[in-house]
Amino acid sequence: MAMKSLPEMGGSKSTSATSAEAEVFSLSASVAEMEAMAKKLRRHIVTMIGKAGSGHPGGSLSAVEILTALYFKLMRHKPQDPQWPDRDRFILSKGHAAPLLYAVLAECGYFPVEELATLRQMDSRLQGHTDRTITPGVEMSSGSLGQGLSFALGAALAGRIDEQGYRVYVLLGDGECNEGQVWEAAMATSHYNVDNLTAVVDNNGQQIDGWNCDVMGLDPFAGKWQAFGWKVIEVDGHSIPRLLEAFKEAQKVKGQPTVIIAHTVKGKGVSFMENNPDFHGTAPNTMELELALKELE
Ligand SMILES: Cc1ncc(C[n+]2csc(CCOP(=O)(O)OP(=O)(O)O)c2C)c(N)n1
Repeated sequence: MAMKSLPEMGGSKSTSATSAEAEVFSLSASVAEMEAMAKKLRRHIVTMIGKAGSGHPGGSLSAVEILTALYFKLMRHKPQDPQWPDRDRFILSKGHAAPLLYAVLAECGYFPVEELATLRQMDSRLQGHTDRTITPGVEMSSGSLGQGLSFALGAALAGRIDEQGYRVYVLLGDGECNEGQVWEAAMATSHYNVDNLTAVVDNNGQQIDGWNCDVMGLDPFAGKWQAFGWKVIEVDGHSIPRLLEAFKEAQKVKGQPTVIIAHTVKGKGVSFMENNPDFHGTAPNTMELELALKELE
């Protein structure tokens, strides 16, 4: 299905505006249109990583629907005013999935889509891992795993203290949950009864060296979060309707944080990348890119 341009989808996209003038990004997009956007984002991901000759396709492709639901439906944000104080915050803790975040930000209008072709080049604003000091819309510099939930907790507590109504979303990898800092932050988040924060785990079952169960098993994963005082919602992480329901359910939970365990497939959408640890951090070559784009038509 051909994707409509953002204005056709009902999205706000102005060229330049002051903080007060900039519009809140909103889309009256249907699920079908968001699914088409997800496919477009996958094309961006493989294309930019292929052009750069390095990067992380697997864990970018697995989280596409999660970010599509957030940025194109749920979050309140202003692409023309990335620092808008009332914006909902999205923290990419698994910073190696930067190509996915860049594709989403570009499609929302934070910077031109053409800039995606500069991924990982010298002086580009789009480096291999996120840098909040150079890329519009990036909230946290990440890449060193394990830190995003702590950062998100700080942002959520600040919002509560300042009586601002924004929500904080943070995306973690399941392999990343081998990091002790994740569980320190999990403990603190429930200790402070933080309910304006939703964590999402991209539960694709793999990490850099293969399957989590072979490297450092996480089971019982839901039980661990529950034991740390979290409300747990498990969902098919490639179903936009199920993700939207889960995020809305999380918004209603009071007095405790919520984690959405999103069951996903690493490399989703490209057959030879799916569940293939070789494509954790390897770019497709010219022939593989051609094949991938054919599958994503
Ligand atoms: C602190 C730290 N240790 C090790 C790495 C190297 N590393 C990069 S990605 C990765 C695997 C992450 O697995 P997961 O969080 O499941 O990501 P996904 O499979 O979704 O890509 C590792 C170990 C890192 N970036 N940071």
